[in-house]
Amino acid sequence: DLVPVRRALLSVSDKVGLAAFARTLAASGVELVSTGGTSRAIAEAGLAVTDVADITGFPEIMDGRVKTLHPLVHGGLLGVRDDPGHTAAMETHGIRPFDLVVINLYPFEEVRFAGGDYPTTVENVDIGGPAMVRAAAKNHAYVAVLTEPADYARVLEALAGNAGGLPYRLRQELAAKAFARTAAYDAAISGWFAETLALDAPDYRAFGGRLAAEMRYGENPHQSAGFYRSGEKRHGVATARQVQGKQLSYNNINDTDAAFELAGEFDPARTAAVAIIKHANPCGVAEGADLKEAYLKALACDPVSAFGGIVALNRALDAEAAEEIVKTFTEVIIAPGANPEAEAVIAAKKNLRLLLTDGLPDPRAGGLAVKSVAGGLLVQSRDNAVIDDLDLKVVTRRAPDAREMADLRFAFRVAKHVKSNAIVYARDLATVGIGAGQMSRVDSSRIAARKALDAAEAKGLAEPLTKGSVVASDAFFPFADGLLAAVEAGATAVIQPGGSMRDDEVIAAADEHGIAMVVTGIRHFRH
Ligand code: 93A
Repeated sequence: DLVPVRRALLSVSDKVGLAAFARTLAASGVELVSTGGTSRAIAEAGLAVTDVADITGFPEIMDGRVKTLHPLVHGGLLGVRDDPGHTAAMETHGIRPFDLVVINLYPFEEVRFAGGDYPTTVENVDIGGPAMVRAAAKNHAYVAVLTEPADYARVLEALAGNAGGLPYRLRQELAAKAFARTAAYDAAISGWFAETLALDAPDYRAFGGRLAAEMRYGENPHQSAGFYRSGEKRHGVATARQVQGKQLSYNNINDTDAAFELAGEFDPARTAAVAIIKHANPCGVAEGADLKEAYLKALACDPVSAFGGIVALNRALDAEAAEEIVKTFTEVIIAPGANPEAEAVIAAKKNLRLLLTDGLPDPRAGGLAVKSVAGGLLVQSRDNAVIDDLDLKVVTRRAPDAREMADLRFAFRVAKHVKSNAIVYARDLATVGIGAGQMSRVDSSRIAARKALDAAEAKGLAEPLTKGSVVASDAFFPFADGLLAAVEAGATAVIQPGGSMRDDEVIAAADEHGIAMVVTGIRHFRH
């Protein structure tokens, strides 16, 4: 799968590193072909170079707008070398193949950011460059394409290590990068138009993906919104089939995503699990012998908040669970399947949306999480840490017993899906109090305990279920006060990442109250 590099086409706006790179290529006998300015820079470095115009027999015209858009260039980029028809065409028309293409585009983004005027910005929309990048990337079976100087060293190294050839895997990776570059380039151009024309509904296709649904509004009625499918094959809300019910709203989709991602944390072969979500936070999560039991346990945590919630299941919906769920006003149910009896139960509720998938989300899957900030994007890898893979350490004198340990694992699994600061009280594999999204961890702890009190009062219990519970915290306790709030609520064991400057103080407070504490070494902030 090595393609020997004999002929290279270079056309770059950013000439950084060009001379040295071209020199190494030339020294290994690679023939260099180039456009106007690039060609001059290579010649100035004392290297032999052929001008594209000499190959095409056509001069650069229209201020360079048309310089490489020619069959003798694109035929050399796109020709399939073991296709007899293609090689015959190449022979007939005198087209010679390129093995390596080095292109970086007109600096549209730089001109935009520098506030270039309208005609200057438009003139910096590169047409021939992206055409060559895409042609070479499509034909990566034979051609390697470089789109930024940062790749020069890597490619020279590969050439040196492979006797002047480049391996298929590298050509594939460079092609992936090339298409990312042209996609980002076009997104920047589209974004500039939207900004310049003050379009109130910019074309979100530029963010990637295909429009799956126009929404009546966004998070609030005065906001416009669209739902885009990226084509990623993960099991989740974007690829689910809607069996019945009204069209999903922006908030429904956001909440359903949060719900199903949480349900996916529970291996269906081990346990049945249900998560009830409101405003992207769980208000009840539980494991059970079956879905009905799990649902009732989850509902008991905070039945007031569960009204109008989203219910996610980790197993195919059955009629017994469906009968219970329809008793509470619910916006959406999402599950990896449903049996016909369950579907019939849901069908009686015309507006209730039922979403079905072919499987659960994989909590260990990679991928990106994107968040928009003013004038840019924040991109990070998914939080795919799973409690079962972590090295848990007991740091207190008392170790948790088996029941506490099971609840601690459960609570930390849930805490990953609660907005920070997250505090989750759990007992018998069900949440009994959840504190979410507070600016202080103590407040989250107090709110969670307060919710448990309310639930106990509503049920006429003598004491809240936090008595004898365990508690999970998504991040370390900066001070002992958060822990003490949990002790006050009646928790007997704690799970948290650890790593605070005051860990010793927090552990001492735990020991003083006979609390068992486990540290995970992994934090689950979620904002
Ligand atoms: O004006 S273009 O859209 N038309 C073209 O045919 C073309 N061919 C290469 N822009 C074109 N290029 C771009 O010119 C390349 O992408 C590169 O950014 C730049 C290099 O020009 P020079 O070699 O003259 O500095």
